[in-house]
Amino acid sequence: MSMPTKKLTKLPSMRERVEDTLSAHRNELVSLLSRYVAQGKGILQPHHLIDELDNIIGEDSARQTLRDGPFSEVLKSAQEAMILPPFVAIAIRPRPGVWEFVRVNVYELSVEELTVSEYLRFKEELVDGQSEVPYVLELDFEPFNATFPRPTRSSSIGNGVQFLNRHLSSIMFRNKDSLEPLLDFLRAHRHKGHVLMLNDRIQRISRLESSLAKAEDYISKLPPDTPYSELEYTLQGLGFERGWGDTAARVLDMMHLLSDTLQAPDPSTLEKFLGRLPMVFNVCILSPHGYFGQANVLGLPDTGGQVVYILDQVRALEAEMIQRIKKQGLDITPRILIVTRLIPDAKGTSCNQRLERISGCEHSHILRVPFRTEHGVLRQWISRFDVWPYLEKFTEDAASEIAAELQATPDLIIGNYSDGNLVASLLSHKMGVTECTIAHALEKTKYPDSDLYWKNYEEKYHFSCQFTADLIAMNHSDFIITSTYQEIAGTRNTVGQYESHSAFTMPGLYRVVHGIDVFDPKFNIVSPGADECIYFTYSEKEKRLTSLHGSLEKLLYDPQQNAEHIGVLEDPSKPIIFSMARLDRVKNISGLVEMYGKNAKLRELANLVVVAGYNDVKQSSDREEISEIEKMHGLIKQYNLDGHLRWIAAQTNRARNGELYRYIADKGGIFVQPALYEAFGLTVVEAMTCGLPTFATCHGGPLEIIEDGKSGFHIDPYHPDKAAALMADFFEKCNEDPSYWVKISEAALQRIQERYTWKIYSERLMTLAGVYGFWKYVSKLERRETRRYLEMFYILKFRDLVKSVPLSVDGSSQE
Ligand code: UDP
Ligand code: LCN
Repeated sequence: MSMPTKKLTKLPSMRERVEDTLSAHRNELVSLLSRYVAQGKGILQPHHLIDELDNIIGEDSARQTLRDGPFSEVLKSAQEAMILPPFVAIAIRPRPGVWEFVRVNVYELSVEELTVSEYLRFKEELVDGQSEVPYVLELDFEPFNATFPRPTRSSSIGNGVQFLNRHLSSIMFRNKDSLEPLLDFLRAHRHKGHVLMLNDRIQRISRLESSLAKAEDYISKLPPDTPYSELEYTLQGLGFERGWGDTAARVLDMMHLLSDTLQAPDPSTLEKFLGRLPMVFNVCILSPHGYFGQANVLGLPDTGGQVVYILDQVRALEAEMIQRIKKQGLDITPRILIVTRLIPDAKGTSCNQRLERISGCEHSHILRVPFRTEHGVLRQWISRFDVWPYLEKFTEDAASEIAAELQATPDLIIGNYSDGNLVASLLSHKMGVTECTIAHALEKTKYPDSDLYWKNYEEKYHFSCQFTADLIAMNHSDFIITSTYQEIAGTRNTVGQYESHSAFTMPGLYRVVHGIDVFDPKFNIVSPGADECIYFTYSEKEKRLTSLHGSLEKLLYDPQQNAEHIGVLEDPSKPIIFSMARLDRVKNISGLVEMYGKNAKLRELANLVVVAGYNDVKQSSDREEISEIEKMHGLIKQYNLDGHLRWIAAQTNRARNGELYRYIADKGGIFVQPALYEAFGLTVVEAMTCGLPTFATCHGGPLEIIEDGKSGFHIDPYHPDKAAALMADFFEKCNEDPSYWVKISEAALQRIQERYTWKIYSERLMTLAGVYGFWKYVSKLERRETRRYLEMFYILKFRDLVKSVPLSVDGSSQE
């Protein structure tokens, strides 16, 4: 039987699809577009676009074909539409990371494709009307990366290191000359003046090959556990120095990896070899803002998951570095410095200490450097949105303090959040050190249209500085770590946090036509975990902190109403719906209280316990927190929640918090993360690590952490009734069949073991540092162009913007 032959045809462009629909469904489309235009000047969100389509199709069967036609496809992948009568301009995203722009003139029924720049210019008219200024600063990073190949499939996004290894090994394979940089790189290895890996005896690749052959021959005859010291003399004579391994077996293995790479490079061998190279001994981690401490800081404004993440990261990283350095046969003590702000008025925290040892580590410290201006040292905490004027001086001071502390230049600089990433970029620019950035949360995505209407946010948030800093850091950085895929490129229907920086405009400031490419191989998904000493499953009876149960019961059930807890739980036998977060608006704890209050069945089935902020406005000085506290009290009254709800103030004792999750699991409870948007969501991982069935927001990281219905549940805070019903169903199901609770709990634990542990994280991070360190070395020249462009952007734009942020005056700052 012969197969029908399929002719290969080019996929129609978006413009062609709209045109096709215009000729096939002229009337329907005109009616639809006219409805959009009738809404007047403004932006329409995807659900508006689809709702109107449904409206005009209605019951009319003749119009049903429109639903399956090409225009409906266009609308389904539209991310926004701009209405400026008679035009409708649509931004279409057929898949993550890929964008197209079309504009329809509804009066003339003509369609045109727009470039990014044209689309953004059109968008600016919404704010400014037609601009008279012919020259607007356009940022375009695309030309700098134009020659560098990148993956094209959306599924490859976030696997940068794999792609890079494929690329590097293929150029090495094609062209023997490209092995030279590898030789130079190995010859350049030093630690505090001591030569590592190769000495002067090896000057060329041919010599390296013959020395490797001789060394492999020599070592293969020795017992595998022969210590390096017994090989040292012979290997030195052949041109090898320390760094290959601590035993004959490891040295041989490492040498095989290099010989294989020289003969026929393949990506996985190259990655293994570069990952094992002893390159990273001193690491600096930047996190300037906030109260950064080890005790009494969690729950304070701006001090949340980032601090937990970094401290856990340092513990895992130090352990991994110690182990790797030892295995490579080196006697070098690694050091990690977390560099943060010193706050003289530290409010009972240790944030006024210059140097603090990190518990659970042997060689790592928090190094604090104050924010300083010509008026002296800033004594008080200030919001992360107000730190911009201090960062340049902070960078200079931090550079001297780091040099004094390490007596060396760091080998890797890791930035955190917008401020830390900017400082990391400035430091790595100055020192020529490999830079890694971690966003934790990019604010632009959290505040709708905060780019277009940036002026409205300026006084409170200074987003002009923050978005500029973000662009500088993400382009300067050698590699970017994200906790999830969605952080880079979103989902089929939602735009990723980084992706939203690929093209945007801030009218009157600048227009970004290529801000970042989410296909860039610098992106890597490396997810954090939860500290295993604190968070472990409720069923590990011998590890449980039962001695804390008395104080936990007091926290939950003590009838006293005070600053630590308010509300009573009349029926303590009911399971608990638990949530814990800072009392920010975006965390939406008040939304959870409201959905609980509204659902009588849920109130009947379970109690609600929230750990969040303060319960008295007098205790808070944070603007968002104060308004949330007021809202919470209003809801408690409105839904008469006393008897069902316990509101506990922020808890800073992590060990006890860990036991609290487990205590709630013992009682058949659940954890809920109801945020309007959550960048990642460490509490979700903590709760799941304790075996607590978790219901978490579908907006942001939790969407990826939890597989809905299997290892937990997704809830949509914008559909609170549905979310409450889902929880009520769960409790009912568990009442009928208690094994259902266990099933979800076990699946949650399995999910964590597979993806969200610090062990997996630190192994990956060290490998990335090796590969990107090498890549930075081989691509030195190409990078210089981007760096120069960024330098200009920093000096001409960022420094000017900073001048508009008022300096805080001690005693007057609003937290
Ligand atoms: N946390 C805490 N006490 C509180 C509130 C939060 O210890 O009162 C901890 C919580 O256990 C988690 C972190 O703070 O480790 C919050 O991280 P997450 O990623 O959930 O949110 P973020 O605050 O970073 O936005
Ligand atoms: C910041 C956030 O907003 C959270 O979603 C993350 O879990 C936290 O940082 C750690 O990365």
